[in-house]
Amino acid sequence: MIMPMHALAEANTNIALVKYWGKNDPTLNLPAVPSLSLTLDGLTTRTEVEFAPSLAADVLLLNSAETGGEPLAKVSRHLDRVALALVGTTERPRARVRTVNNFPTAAGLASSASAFAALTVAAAAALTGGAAAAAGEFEFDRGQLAILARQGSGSAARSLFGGLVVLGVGTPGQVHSAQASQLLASSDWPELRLVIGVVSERAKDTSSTLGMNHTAATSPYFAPFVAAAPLDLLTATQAIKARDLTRLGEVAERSALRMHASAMAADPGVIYLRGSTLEGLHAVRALRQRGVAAFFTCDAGPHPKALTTAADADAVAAALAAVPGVQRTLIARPGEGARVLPLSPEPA
Ligand code: 2P0
Repeated sequence: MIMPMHALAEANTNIALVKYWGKNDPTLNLPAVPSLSLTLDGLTTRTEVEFAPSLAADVLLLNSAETGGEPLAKVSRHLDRVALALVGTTERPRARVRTVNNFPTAAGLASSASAFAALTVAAAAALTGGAAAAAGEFEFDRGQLAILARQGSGSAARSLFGGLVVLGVGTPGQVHSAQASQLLASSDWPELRLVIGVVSERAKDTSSTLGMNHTAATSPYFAPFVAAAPLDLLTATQAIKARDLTRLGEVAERSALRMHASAMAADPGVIYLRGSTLEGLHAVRALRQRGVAAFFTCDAGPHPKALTTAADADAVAAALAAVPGVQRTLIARPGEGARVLPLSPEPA
């Protein structure tokens, strides 16, 4: 019998509470700052990788549409990277990769974090797991696969793990630096919630990679942002251990605002914030004035987000839904790390 080289994996996206912005080694994709994130239940990428000697070239089906160009090239490079690390060669069979986001890509929430985490785990399982991986049984070293996922996209390293996750700062030239690790499992602080206000996006924003590289190269505020990050990580870590939402939320808010301040001070400035994003920030702060524990964050896009608790999540979602330009809201719980699933008899 021919050994199957075929596996399915899924990964949740994650939202940083201490932000990663900037690299200190772009070739190895090493972050210039440590970061800390919450893995989100229900915002999931599912990816099937099938290595097939009959294929002449890699094929990518992204949400059922055959996709070429740079997305396919990035997938191929990542499959080479995983093959080199795990089986010692890039001389691998070509692969059919089918990937589906369970959240609308058009909403602008599509995430390289869940995508590269799922691709890494599916590729590792397909290359090394044999029939057991096809059946959904595959033991893997999350830290090892996080190092591979990080080279595809920095934030993807964090989606290998569930709950609250730290990604260390990189040491230039050392591919195994910037390790990811779990601080708390999703079940250790189950009341946490992350509320997302989905704002319509007219045009594609500057990608995170371009935005952070341009910030690092031209912003006089980038060095102070980097210098502040270790204390933010320490404070956030202590707050998480104490289950202190206020302290964690205050760090999250200032880390996000400092990230955006450094990006906006680049030359020319990189501006992800829209009117709705800022109105969302003020809505969250207004709630806080009324005693609701809610703390603002936002990423390389316009969607305002808030960290809160299960008890207050509906009130926070209602406040964000009332912001002009917010089309709908999502409430996410802490989610699990990436995992292998059994191949279904139906096409994924
Ligand atoms: C974060 N973001 O910590 C920050 C905050 C967006 C804003 O990590 O260049 O797509 O692929 O390593 O992982 C998004 O950056 O960047 C990101 P690359 P990535 O979540």
